[in-house]
Amino acid sequence: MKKLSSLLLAALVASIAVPAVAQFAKADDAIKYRKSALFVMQQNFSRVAGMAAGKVPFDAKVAVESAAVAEFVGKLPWAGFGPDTDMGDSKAKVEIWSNKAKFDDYANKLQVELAKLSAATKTGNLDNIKVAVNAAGGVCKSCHDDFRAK
Ligand code: ASC
Repeated sequence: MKKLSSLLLAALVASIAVPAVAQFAKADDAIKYRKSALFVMQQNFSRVAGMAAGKVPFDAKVAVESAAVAEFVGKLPWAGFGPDTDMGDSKAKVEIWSNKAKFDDYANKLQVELAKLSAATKTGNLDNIKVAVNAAGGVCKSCHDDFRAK
């Protein structure tokens, strides 16, 4: 019982730390927020992807750290795609809001794949990392193809 309540408490704390619906003072702030989070996620993801592709030397410690940041920051952008944020300085297509379920599905899949990437980096095995980089990168690409203007 005590264990259950501490689990529930942990779940509650986690849900407070990363709210599904963050509040923004204005649409421009939501756009800036999601772009910033996506940028930080991409920088960390591509560092690991570069190692997987043999473009930069494999550094196991940097891979673990970068993947952990990508995993956490990958939870953030989605709160910035609320209603009335479909205009402004953004490549986001309006189809995000007319097909929100599909977009949310990509967002959820990406978070699953980034968690797997984080786990893969902890094995220290570059082949494991390559598999996870390809899976996560595939979600990036599919979502961009459907929902990001060129
Ligand atoms: C990146 C990046 C993306 C994805 C995508 C994967 O590093 O900037 O948009 O990976 O290219 O296919």
